[in-house]
Amino acid sequence: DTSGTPWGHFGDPPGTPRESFGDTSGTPWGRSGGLELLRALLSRTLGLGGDRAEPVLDELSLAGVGRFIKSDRCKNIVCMVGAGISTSAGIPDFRSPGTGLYSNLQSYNLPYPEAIFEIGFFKKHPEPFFALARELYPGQFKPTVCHYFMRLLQDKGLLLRCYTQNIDTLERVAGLDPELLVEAHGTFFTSHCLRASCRQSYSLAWMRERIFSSLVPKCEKCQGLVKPDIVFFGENLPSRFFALLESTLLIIMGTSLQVQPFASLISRVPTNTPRLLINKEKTGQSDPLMSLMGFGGMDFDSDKAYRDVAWLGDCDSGCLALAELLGWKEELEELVQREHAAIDAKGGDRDGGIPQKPQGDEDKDGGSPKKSLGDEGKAQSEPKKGLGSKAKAEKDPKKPQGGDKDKAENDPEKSRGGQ
Ligand code: CNA
Repeated sequence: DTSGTPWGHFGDPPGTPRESFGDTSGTPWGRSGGLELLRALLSRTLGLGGDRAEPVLDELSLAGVGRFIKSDRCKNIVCMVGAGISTSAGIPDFRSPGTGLYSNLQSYNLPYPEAIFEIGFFKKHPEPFFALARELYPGQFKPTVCHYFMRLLQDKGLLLRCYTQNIDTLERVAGLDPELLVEAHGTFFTSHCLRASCRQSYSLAWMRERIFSSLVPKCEKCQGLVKPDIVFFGENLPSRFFALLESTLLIIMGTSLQVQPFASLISRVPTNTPRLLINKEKTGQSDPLMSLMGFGGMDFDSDKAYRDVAWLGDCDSGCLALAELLGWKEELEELVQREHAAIDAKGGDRDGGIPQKPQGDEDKDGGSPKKSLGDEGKAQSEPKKGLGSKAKAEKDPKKPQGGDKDKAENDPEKSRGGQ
């Protein structure tokens, strides 16, 4: 029980919302997690919609996953990633004891660590967030081996989606197609005026200038506070997040799986989809009560384990080990070298070579109002078809990629509250 210890590992001071994004506080599993739970309950008690799980891997090991990827049965892969994939680039995560941000925010005089990412606190005290942003500013870091492993999955037509909790934009720098990317907690890539009546959009370069001149960014039109489009506690997730996942393999990397509803994604893939965790520690295992009720988190070790594999260690080493099993190791190493050299050659480009999105008319609606539960339900059921055809389109190089619909769904401002 760490509640009441503001700087503890889980640091939930009394009265702080649970660690959940997207207006999900109040429900322990978050909104989508709650729906997932209901679905699982119905499937168990009434026998509705429960797929019968057939073990797919010939062995619960990295080698077993490697053989599965090489087989015809692995059609596509979804990656779910967190701050742990960027620590080797020099960006601290939240929870690693000692090095994580939560252990090192004392100098910002916060009432509790999470306050720095809470929208209510930010509106009153934006300075600590921008001081931290200066330290973590995207463009100062190079993507890691792990990022480029996902790029290889993409280049080989295997990546169905990458769900990231990270806000460092390194997936984009590594060349992941924005159409395959769901930046679940938003991005520094664009910024907006917080005033609902204004919602003026600003570019990464504009925000960078303010951050590095230590100015609190103010809107040029209305003098409102401008915030990067990262999702704070108490804000909504992009609607594309809620798409169903018809993937044949889930790879989870560098995340403590503590933040909902992101963590609930692990139970949104079909029940026979193998799930590989590459992380320093085992995460995502459900607590004993939930397990007793038959609700699954990850199950690596029990007698009933049939699809979950934990490879414990550094994400980069895990990706290299998997690449070796797939015969891609050299290709991966060459890709990393080539891309890093290209980034170095760009020298002082602090935007890390990320293509700049043109500033358009994206704010005409003045910021969409907070989505209702119904809206998200809709979002959940809509893109299923699109996902299947995306994987097909990827396999068929002649077929044009993506579409406006996906683009719109990935746009954080489409679902974020107009705060
Ligand atoms: P977290 O809760 O800090 O967990 C990180 C996990 O990764 C832990 O289980 C660590 O043990 C593990 N880990 C750390 N380094 C490595 C490594 N090199 N190899 C393997 N495992 C490693 O972070 P989560 O992403 O789970 O938490 C979600 C928060 C963190 C999101 O809201 C992010 O926005 C937020 N965050 C993002 C960044 C970033 O953009 N890079 C940085 C810090 C925090």
